Amino acid sequence: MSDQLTPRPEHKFTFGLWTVGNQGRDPFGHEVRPVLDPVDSVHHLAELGAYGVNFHDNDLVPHTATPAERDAIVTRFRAALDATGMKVPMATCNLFSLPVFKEGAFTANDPDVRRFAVRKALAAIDLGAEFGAEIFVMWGGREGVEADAAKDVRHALDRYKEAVDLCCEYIREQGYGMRIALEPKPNEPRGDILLPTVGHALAFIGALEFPEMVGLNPEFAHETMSGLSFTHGVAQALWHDKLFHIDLNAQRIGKFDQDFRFGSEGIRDAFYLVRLLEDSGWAGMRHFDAHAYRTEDAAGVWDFALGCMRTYLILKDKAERMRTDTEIQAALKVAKADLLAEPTGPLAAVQKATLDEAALAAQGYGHERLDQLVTELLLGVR
Ligand code: GLT
Ligand code: MN
Ligand code: MN
Repeated sequence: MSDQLTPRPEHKFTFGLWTVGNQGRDPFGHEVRPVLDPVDSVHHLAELGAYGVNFHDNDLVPHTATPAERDAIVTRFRAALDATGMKVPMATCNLFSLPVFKEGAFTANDPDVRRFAVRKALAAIDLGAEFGAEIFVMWGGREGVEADAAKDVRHALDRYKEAVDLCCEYIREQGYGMRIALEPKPNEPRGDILLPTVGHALAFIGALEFPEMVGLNPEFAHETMSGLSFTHGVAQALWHDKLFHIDLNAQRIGKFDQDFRFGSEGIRDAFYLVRLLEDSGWAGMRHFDAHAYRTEDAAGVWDFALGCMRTYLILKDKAERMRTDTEIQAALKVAKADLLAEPTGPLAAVQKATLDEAALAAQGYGHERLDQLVTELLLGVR
């Protein structure tokens, strides 16, 4: 059992350099932890059993680095990856920290800001490709508005599409074979962010020039901030074959973007998510986009990282137990859960079937018993 809960590379756990490297700054308080060398992060995470790390361009190469400095950083980082066997499955671009993006990046009103943003994204795509990244995440944290008078959202969406199309064109031209994953978020840092939910982003993909190259990177915290079921959003992304990547963390509804350790809040929601990912056989990375509480020192950061992975593995084990628990399986039969896979049609069957409305209305589905059984499984008394 304990071995089953030990993270190993085959579990495909990944962390952003910005997650374990988070220094605990918040809008009201300064950094509480020292800068973490990306090379140290690679070594620590490898020791804990992670599969890889992901980064924004500037998590690895500072924005002000000269070409020679960039090359030196890349060489040193590659050596750490080679020494540990760690991979870089995903890369992304920081289009939110620099003052130049205060009015937007891909959707800024000023075309030169947009050109600057697209050019920065292309360089980040190059950097990711150098490390073999197959997914390029786009989180448009600054693509939004507070003063609605200042932006026509329809034009902003035209420009958003144009920027994603340009990145796709570049990836194809370079022969990188990389795919883009859009990450929805409703607000923070902007008052309202464009593509606020999984549903908005899925619809947007249909309007793109290369829709097959673009999918989603949904985040647990972000759908939860909207009060939506993250698991349902992920299920729909899977249904459309658009789950390209995932950001795992924890969040309470109605709060700021907390990015807590996976499973530290909403353990039941986390369970149904893990069950969905495992049952669907999804082959992607189990990526954590979270950070340690501000109370933590350096040691607490690694407790945080290990905790994310262990909780995932515990919930995966619970999902397996749910499959073999005879009482739960019987309760699922009572709920007719298996019958949902049966088609409603064809039309003739719909028209011919003998339907007893009163009998159908009178039947119970046993959800109270089923839900209690699952609750007891999660609480460890089954
Ligand atoms: C930032 C944001 C995350 C995104 C990262 C990728 S950056 O930390 O809060 O949700 O996934 O750009
Ligand atoms: Mn995220
Ligand atoms: Mn977040």
